[in-house]
Amino acid sequence: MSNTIREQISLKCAEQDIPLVGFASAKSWDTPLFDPWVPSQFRPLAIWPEVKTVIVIGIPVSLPVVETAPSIWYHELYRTVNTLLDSNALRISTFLNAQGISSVYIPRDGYGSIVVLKEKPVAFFSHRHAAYLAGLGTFGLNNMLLTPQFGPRVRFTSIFTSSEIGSDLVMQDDLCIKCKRCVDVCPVKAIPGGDYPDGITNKIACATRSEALLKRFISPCGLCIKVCPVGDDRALFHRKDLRIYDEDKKEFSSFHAAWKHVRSYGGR
Ligand code: B12
Ligand code: SF4
Ligand code: SF4
Repeated sequence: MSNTIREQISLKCAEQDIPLVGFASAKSWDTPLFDPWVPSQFRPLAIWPEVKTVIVIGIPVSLPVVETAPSIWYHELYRTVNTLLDSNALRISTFLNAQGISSVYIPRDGYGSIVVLKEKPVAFFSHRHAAYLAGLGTFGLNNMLLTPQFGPRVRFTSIFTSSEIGSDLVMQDDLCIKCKRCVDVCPVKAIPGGDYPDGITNKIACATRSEALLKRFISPCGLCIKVCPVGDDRALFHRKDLRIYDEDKKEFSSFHAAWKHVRSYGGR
């Protein structure tokens, strides 16, 4: 029965072109894997006591679009991926409910607005930790969950289900190569670059930048996910050579001109 449900969910995701899906037992939050760990009130069982398994789905943001960030193009992609995440997660929970398996979806962000986030830069549930426990990737110095397929260029959401589906294995090998490109590129020095927890992002600095960009319809910033060398998407888009991001490298001037053009739209 449980295997069948797992297979059916994986098939549903494939049908909806969702490339990443993983499963984590709700109980796995109760075994801290690093310190500080997810505070108890943020754990699935504290949020919905019936939950047995957390299903995590991931949809990528395309690298060539992220390369134009901050831009109206990335702003629109971000909004579209968010809508897809929410609607697909809702569809999966609806599908499970129709089979008599009570399930609920969690919104991909869940904070309301950037103004709210500046005062309280946390949401009631962390999808990064869910994706980590579901074996989809490991944390990088940029505080994002890096995946083998897309590095940090993937967004997540979760579905809580009362079905006992089992857990995928947490990924053991660190994907982050500690190159510190993310640290150096951040325009507001929000990423300390140290080990966890010293390396936790200065959330207010990052959110304040995001708020300024939103006024011009070109949020979020996303530079720290653009430059990360991890992810198979770099091969797909022929972006293994990271010198492309050095504005003084003349051989990449056609890319620089394209990015400049896109960046000149969508705001002042
Ligand atoms: C709030 C938020 C922000 C804030 C704060 C960023 C941050 N580092 O948390 C701002 C606006 C700055 C932001 C920016 C960005 N974000 Co954001 N953000 C979120 C959001 C909505 C909530 C995160 C959260 O609050 N989690 C809950 C708390 C409990 O977990 P936590 O913050 O990780 O807390 C840990 C520690 O800080 C500590 N802790 C926290 N509180 C406490 C309290 C106590 C008592 C203790 C002991 C410990 C402790 O322990 C926790 C566990 O280790 C999530 C979506 C979601 N709901 O998960 C997206 C999310 C994390 N963001 C995402 C992204 C991509 C970004 C950006 C790159 C922007 C962009 N979209 O291009 C930047 C990157 C910033 C960076 N380098 O960190 C993605 C990450 C995808 C990935 N592959 O990992 C997410 C998951 C959105 C999504 N649905 O995919 N974000
Ligand atoms: S999103 Fe931009 S401002 Fe925020 S941490 Fe990353 S590079 Fe810095
Ligand atoms: S840019 Fe380098 S240091 Fe930053 S998360 Fe990616 S691999 Fe790690």
